[in-house]
Amino acid sequence: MTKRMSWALSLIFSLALAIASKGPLSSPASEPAEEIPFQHVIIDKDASGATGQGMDCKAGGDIDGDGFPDVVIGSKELVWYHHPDWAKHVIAVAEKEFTTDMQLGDVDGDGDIDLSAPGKDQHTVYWFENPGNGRGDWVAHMVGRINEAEDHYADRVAMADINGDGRPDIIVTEEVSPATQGSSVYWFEQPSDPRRVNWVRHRVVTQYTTNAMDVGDVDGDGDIDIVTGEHRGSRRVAVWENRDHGKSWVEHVVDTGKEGYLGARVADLDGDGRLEILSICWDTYPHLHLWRRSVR
Ligand SMILES: [Ca+2]
Ligand SMILES: [Ca+2]
Ligand SMILES: [Ca+2]
Ligand SMILES: [Ca+2]
Repeated sequence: MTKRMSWALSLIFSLALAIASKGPLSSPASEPAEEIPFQHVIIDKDASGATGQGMDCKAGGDIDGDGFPDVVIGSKELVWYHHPDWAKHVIAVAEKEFTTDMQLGDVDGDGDIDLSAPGKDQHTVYWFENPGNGRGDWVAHMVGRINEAEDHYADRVAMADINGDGRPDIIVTEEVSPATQGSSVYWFEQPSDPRRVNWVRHRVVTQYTTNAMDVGDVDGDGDIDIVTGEHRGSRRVAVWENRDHGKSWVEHVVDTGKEGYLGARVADLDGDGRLEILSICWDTYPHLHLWRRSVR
């Protein structure tokens, strides 16, 4: 991850922390904040190891079920570090590298946290089955393929029950380079046996390269909607309203001409029960975008 991406992500977290600690978005700070002490710890002095590649994706979750969140990162290898001794365990090794996103969640409903990521050749999406306590072989199951054109890459990954059948589905966006139109957003429907390859693929939209995506019930009707941000082209930010258990999607354009990259994130920042949208940028990297929900 480049310094400017790290800087922008830090800004997002700082903003979220500031809002969480100070209440409503509109309240200015009246007094200097007290110091919040932190202790710096190096989890791994050589995290990229022999691969020499930087790290691209990260997540936190209790992989071994001991009650403490562990750390998961991906580059050439997908690995997790056990809290608090930070023992390293390899989940999988890519042919090239794991691209820029992953999600944790209990895919098969057996109580442990599994992982989904674009994998292997970057045109496929996998889920990796936790062997129980994270130690041992993680079996890789192929979820499906995106457009296999050479310039298409699986990019953002989310996990959520789109059709409301109780089984988490997997949502994926495509990066297309150069940034012509033709980047699709798909959701892959989990079958009754998640180990079956090639889950049914549903297309939500095809638009400009889509490097920002998150999921949440944006319209508050009880089902999961999808938020996307285009990296280039018209650079639209849109909410895709889930209709009829994922069978159709209604677009609500939030904004145009504002880039989304390596986000977005939806979160209820002001505590009114409705989701805001945050996004960072690459080309226009000094920008950190926040779309607040308006009062109707
Ligand atoms: Ca743990
Ligand atoms: Ca599981
Ligand atoms: Ca489902
Ligand atoms: Ca909804």
